This record gives sequence, structure tokens and C-alpha cells, in this order.
Amino acid sequence: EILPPEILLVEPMMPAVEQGLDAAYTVHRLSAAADRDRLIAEVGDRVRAVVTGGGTGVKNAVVDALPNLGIVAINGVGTDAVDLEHCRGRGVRVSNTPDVLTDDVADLAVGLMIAASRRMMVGDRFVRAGQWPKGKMPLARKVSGKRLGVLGLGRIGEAIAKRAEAFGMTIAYTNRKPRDGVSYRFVASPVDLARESDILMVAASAGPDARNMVGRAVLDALGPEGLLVNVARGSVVDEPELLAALTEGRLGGAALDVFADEPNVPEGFYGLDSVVLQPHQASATVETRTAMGQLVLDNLEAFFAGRPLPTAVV
Ligand code: 8YV
Repeated sequence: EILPPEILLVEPMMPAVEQGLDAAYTVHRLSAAADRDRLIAEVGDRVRAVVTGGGTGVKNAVVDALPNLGIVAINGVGTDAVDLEHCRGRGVRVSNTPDVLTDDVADLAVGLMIAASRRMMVGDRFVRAGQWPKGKMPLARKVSGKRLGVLGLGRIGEAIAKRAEAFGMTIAYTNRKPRDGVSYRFVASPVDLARESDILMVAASAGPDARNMVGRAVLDALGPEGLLVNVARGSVVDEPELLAALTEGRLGGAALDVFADEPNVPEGFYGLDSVVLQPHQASATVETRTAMGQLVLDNLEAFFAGRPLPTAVV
């Protein structure tokens, strides 16, 4: 009898996806373990695959505690929470889930832009608090026709820009290098892009190069009427500087799906009407999480069958 391969699941996935994992593998659930170190010590020798989230990743110490690890399958497009060079050095493959989540992330980015500009959450709280009969909401800000700056014009940034075209927005972007075949204006520096934008969309892939790329200079260039939207990673924005800029009125508003130390959000944000907050939801729909989960299953199946990975990173 051939026993199913053993895998380590770092964070929970959709029940239907976890059923797919259980059907093919012996799954050790790290998040359900009372003592994580003990679970790894007990099963570490037998684990051949790690499945984890894009924001969560896996620490090198865990990778190193799994001598027979062959693949880290990321349920997300972002690979910044996995040390790719370390995996390469250990001969461990890495896969992610690109493309299938692009529409959802772009949809939420546009939703956040409108929610923050039009003060939708403030309006919702206003109605729920029974304040409507007693007075008026302060006026919001228009979105259509405004200048959009996209920081990072990859698959997701481009999907955001395409949606913004329908709002008659003027679109510029910055990127490691100018992109061929796009009509949007390239601006080399993030500070210049921010200065020329009403709304700055952070859609860059994260990593050491992008760390705190949106700092005080970019936030001040965006200015007291400007809006920052982040659907990328908290690490791309200097979070204490962002909070200071909002509190001091140097930045108009922020709409954030991602944070530096998830799930911990600096409480200073809680009381600000100028911010819209989401708990890392951009890919969190039934449709997209189903497609992402299927891609994780496909990558694992290909790995264990010795076939090329459908969406290999390493
Ligand atoms: C998460 C993400 O992977 O795609 C990414 O990079 O951050 C998300 O899709 C998802 O929340 C599961 O952890």
C-alpha cells in the first residue's frame, strides 16, 4: 500500500479546497496545532509540501525543519513572505496563484477608491447612528475624471488602470521600467507620480526593494486632498508615516486592505473617518478562492507526479 504524501497546511483554506487536500494527502494543520513546534518536530521528517497564504508565507526556520520538503505552494500571487533564494538553495520548488485573482483585487481596489472618496463608510455609520434626520453629512470628493497614479503596473495594476479608464481618469504609473504596449504615462519616481496624482494606487509586488517605498516624501507629495489605496502589501508603505500624515491632515485619506503586521492594525487608524479599512480581502471571494485553491491542488499534483508545475516561481 502506498501512503499518501504528507503536507503541512500553514493557514486554513476554503472547506472545499481543504477537502481536496484531504482526499489526496495526509494534511497536518499548523494553525490548528496547540503546540506548533511540537507538531513540526513530530511530523517534520515526513512533510514533503507546505501550503500557505501569500501574506503568511513560511519562515526559513520551518523550511529548515522539513528535510524532505519538495515544494512550497503559495495560495496567493505575492511571494514576498517566502524566501525564494533560500528555497532555491535547498532545492525546494515554489508555486503561486497568479491571474485567477487579478479581477478580484482590481475590483476591490476600485471599490476602496470610491468608498474612501465618496465617504461611503462614514455615510453608513451616519445612517446607522440615526443621524440623518438630525443633519447632513459633509460633502465627499468626486472620483470620475481624477488623476490616478498606479504604483506598480503589473497584472493587477493594469487591471486597475483598465477599470479606471471607464471613469474617465487620467492614468500614469511608475514601475521598475516603462512597460511596452501601454498607453499610460510613465513617471520614473514615486514622488513625482504622487505629486501628479489625486489618487495613488499601490499595486507593486513587495520585497526588500519596495520596502517603505511610500514614505513621508511620497505621502506629502500626494497631499492633503490626496488618497492612498493599498491592495499590495503593508511593507510597501511606511505605516507610522502614513498614520502621522493622516492624523496631521497632510494626507487626505487612505483605503487599506493590507498592513505591516497583519492581523494587527495600529489602533490610531480606528478613529479616523478619512480611512477605509479591510482585513486583507482583495482575493476573498468564493469564486476566486475556489480557483486559487484549484491551482494549489494542480501544482501539488504536478509536483508529486514529476510533471512541470503549472505556475512555478522557483
Ligand atoms: C492571500 C494575497 O494569499 O495573493 C496574495 O498575494 O495576499 C492573498 O491572496 C490570501 O489572503 C490567502 O492568504
